Amino acid sequence: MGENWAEGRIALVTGATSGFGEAMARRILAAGGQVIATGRRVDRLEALVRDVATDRLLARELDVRAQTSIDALLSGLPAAFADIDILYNNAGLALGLGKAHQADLSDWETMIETNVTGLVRVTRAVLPGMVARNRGDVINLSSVAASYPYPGGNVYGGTKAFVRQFSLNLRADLLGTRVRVTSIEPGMAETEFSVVRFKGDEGAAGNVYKGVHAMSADDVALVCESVLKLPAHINVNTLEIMPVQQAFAPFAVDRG
Ligand code: NDP
Ligand code: 8X3
Repeated sequence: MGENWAEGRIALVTGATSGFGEAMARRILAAGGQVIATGRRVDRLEALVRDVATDRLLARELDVRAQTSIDALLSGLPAAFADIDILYNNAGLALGLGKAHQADLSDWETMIETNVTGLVRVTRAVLPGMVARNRGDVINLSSVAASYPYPGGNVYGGTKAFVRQFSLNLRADLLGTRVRVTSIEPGMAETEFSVVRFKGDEGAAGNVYKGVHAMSADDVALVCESVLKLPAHINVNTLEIMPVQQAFAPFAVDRG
């Protein structure tokens, strides 16, 4: 598959206003594909439209937490963008790093509404078309937090474990179709993720990546592109990636 691997393909990218989503949108456009770039920050979408300046990009406001927003997006798509065959299910966030007994309940609810309910709703809306056309790729953004617990990861990790298991269960249901599903599970990647987690505290966010050659948004998009470019009979179920400078902690023991 050559440089124009995405030609003739239509991708819906959630969370395309920054980070992994924006990088993936740019990669798909560079490879000749069409992209429906979505997010809540319309100014960012407008900037992307100005920057790439191609009619293969359609930008639309979307809040994945609201079914009405998803319905309005999909029912309002022009025919040339209607047959979505790549779903980049990426919109998501972590809020806070507090211990479970101290964390803000509304932060927990927002993470569940976005990372779980939002992702499920978008998937449920897009999947029937993929099955009817018997083609499609669903790339779900999970995380290493799905598999490895860490202090303060509580609900965030739980949402990403859901994404991983939901992806595997989609595979089970889609057997007999040519629709592929992959759970992408990155570790440290420097995006706006930590600024969001620490609620705008750039100093705290910067400390997360200090001294580390973290992955970039485009590194993650590169890996996702490699998954999409694989021959159509190969399905990558789960794919975990980390910077070389990240590994695992030993078990914690309370000897008190
Ligand atoms: P960013 O904060 O840079 O991007 C997050 C994107 O999600 C933004 O475009 C944001 O757009 C969008 N988003 C958030 N809430 C909503 C919502 N309610 N409706 C629609 N869009 C929404 O972070 P990343 O690019 O790093 O994160 C992308 C995904 O990857 C997330 O699911 C994250 O959990 C996951 N991930 C990140 C890792 C990292 O280290 N960076 C590692 C592993 C996984 P807007 O605010 O405009 O709506
Ligand atoms: C983002 C990576 O380690 O902050 O999913 O949970 S981590």
